Amino acid sequence: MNTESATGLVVAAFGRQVIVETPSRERFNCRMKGRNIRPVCGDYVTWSPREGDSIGGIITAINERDNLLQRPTRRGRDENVAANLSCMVVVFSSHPPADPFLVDRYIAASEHLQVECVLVHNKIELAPATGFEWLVALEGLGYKVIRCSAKTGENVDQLMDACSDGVSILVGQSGVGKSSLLNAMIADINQETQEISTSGKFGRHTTSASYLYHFEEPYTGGLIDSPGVRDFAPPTLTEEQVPNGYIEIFAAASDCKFANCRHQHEPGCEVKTRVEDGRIEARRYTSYLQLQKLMRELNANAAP
Ligand SMILES: Nc1nc2c(ncn2[C@@H]2O[C@H](COP(=O)(O)OP(=O)(O)OP(=O)(O)O)[C@@H](O)[C@H]2O)c(=O)[nH]1
Ligand SMILES: [Mg+2]
Ligand SMILES: [Zn+2]
Repeated sequence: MNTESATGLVVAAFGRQVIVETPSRERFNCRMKGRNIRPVCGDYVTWSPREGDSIGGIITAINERDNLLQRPTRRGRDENVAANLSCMVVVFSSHPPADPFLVDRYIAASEHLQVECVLVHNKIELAPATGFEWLVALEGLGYKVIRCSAKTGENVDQLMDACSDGVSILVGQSGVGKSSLLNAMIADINQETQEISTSGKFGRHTTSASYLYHFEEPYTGGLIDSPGVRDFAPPTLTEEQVPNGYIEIFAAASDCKFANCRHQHEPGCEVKTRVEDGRIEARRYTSYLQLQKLMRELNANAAP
């Protein structure tokens, strides 16, 4: 075995256990050299194989990241979720019911990272799409919406076409069908799925760690399945950064009287004018105010 250092792709990272994949798709269980190296799924790392050792290799560095998806933890710090993404696939359904505010926050995170965002309404065979006016509004803003069913396979090809370049991540509440969509798109899911997904209370497979899978030929990209969430927010942002996550608010802001307008109580606020005349959806404005409030709290907690 060649023990020279090489570049590898992190396909799974749970705690200090990291699986690195070589360009020829061989996988090695690796440890990190030092506590400060904390790779996440999608990271490229410099590593060297360890011959005759119980572990397969040692990671010595994380290569420069194109981007890094983060989220705040309950303790007020930002944790790393995944790196080098080209698309966030936000999955929701009618069972469990979709939370448009959660979808907004994923969108805000994708705008912040400047990666594409695809909104996926899964389980469409279950119920007529009532109560999804918010989704039509988001579609009107230009976000790509796919309505599909992992169960029947309807429109799953659309999702595949939308996310088969680069690395995409499936995100959303637990039980909406992220892993099922992955299974529908990638036929030959390998052994690791079983190892990392634990049977939940109702005998259901709940994903407990992120894992990167490759599409089959001719597709070149990869797909990260991530554990379901109750809540999500972009990483700690300044008050000035929050409007960037809401494209229609960002677009109106240039016509506000004050350059530093936060679109709350300021006079001459174009955003509020557009909310009042319906050009900006009231729900999205409420969502913006909620995220602004959350970021104020996170920033206050982070202050020394
Ligand atoms: N009717 C229907 N059920 C589906 C569909 N997709 C997934 N399911 C079911 O929904 C349940 C949850 O699916 P999962 O794929 O495990 O959901 P998940 O989003 O990966 O959940 P977590 O791993 O907990 O985040 C399972 O019982 C699936 O069989 C669909 O399109 N239609
Ligand atoms: Mg899952
Ligand atoms: Zn304003």
